[in-house]
Amino acid sequence: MKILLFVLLFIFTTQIAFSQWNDVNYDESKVPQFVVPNPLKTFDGRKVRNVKKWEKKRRPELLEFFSENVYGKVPGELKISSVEVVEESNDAINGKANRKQIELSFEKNDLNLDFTILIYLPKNVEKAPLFMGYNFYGNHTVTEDVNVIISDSWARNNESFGIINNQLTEQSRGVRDNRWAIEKIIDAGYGLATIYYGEIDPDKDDFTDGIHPLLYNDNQEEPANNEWGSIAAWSWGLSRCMDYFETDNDIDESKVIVFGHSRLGKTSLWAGATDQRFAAVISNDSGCGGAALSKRRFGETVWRINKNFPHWFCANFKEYSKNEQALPVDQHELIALIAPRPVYVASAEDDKWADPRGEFLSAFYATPVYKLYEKEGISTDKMPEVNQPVQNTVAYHIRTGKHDVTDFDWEQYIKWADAQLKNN
Ligand code: GTR
Repeated sequence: MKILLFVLLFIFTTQIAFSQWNDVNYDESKVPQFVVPNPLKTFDGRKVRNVKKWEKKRRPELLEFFSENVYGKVPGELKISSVEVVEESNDAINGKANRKQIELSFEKNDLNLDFTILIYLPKNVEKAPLFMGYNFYGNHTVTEDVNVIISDSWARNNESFGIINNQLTEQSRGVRDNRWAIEKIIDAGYGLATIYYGEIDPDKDDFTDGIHPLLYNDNQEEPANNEWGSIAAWSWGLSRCMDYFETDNDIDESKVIVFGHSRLGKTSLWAGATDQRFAAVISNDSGCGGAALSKRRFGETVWRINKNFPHWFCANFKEYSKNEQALPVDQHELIALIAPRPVYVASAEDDKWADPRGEFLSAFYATPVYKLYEKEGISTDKMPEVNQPVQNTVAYHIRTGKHDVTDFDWEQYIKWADAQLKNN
């Protein structure tokens, strides 16, 4: 009898322990209690009272922590070896825009890699401010424009998009145009630049392809524990585009707004944190490892993301799987690394997996750092109503609908960019 009771008790407690970590929590009352790390207190407990202290001590130590333990360090420098204008036209987007397709090439370790940036620029603007961001299925999916070149890089199979044998095809032209309000962007006087993320690093747990091998040491086969995962590799690619924009007279390189959705929203945040040339950053539904606070363990968790996508973060990040409480930082401090530049965090009501409240709170808890610079952030921890954006230097909205990028989102981003950058 005693043994039976013991066995039952054992099963019961292990079940509880198991479900605490393995069930996906969507219940606000079950969010664990935790202390939000103070962005204005150094790891050795000193208060940061001014911009100087923030920039000299706190910002560098936070950046270092995220580099070493979350996204991974880029292990060396690699410059563009050549730039080629592969195609251009002055008759795009109903005659309103010029189009360029620019190939950037890189060489090292007897290897090479190239990727193609698709750029639309409004005709009536001399040096255009620019939204730039990655796409998931190739440049030709963001528009019906028949002149957009189809990438021959590896792509995840998707039958409804006509992607079989990991090759992109004509069948997927324009299938994602609903996510890219190009004409609205052009009409508002902005350019748009996009790249297929698979050209920089195919999104699979394999470090023999993409950009990583170009920076391996002799005999290295995968990044070291503190070296770049795929998100850091994709961010690196955005910075190389920025290198190119600095040389293109049609682009205002001081007004490049880096945008990304979901895993590519995690990427835009990391790009904004690591490269201060980006004038503003937008994270659309970026969720776990993006804007959402990890310690809330709401929706997707650190353990789950590391298990399902082992290549996204650096190996050191696995230390925090089922162990978020040990993290000396949280994602609001990633947002704070973007200060004082404008940052927009956006959520979708039905995208519980990405933890909208956790995304909102990150914007709120990053605000003290913006305040140091006398910039306005999010002043209350009460979430705004759906479809009621709060647009300060730190901006936030939660819109109705699912995990997606919609015209509503773009309309907000344009309005906010006008106020933050264009009219300044
Ligand atoms: C999901 C992943 C999320 C998010 C999303 C996406 O499967 O769990 O973190 O990044 O993919 O990128 O669409």
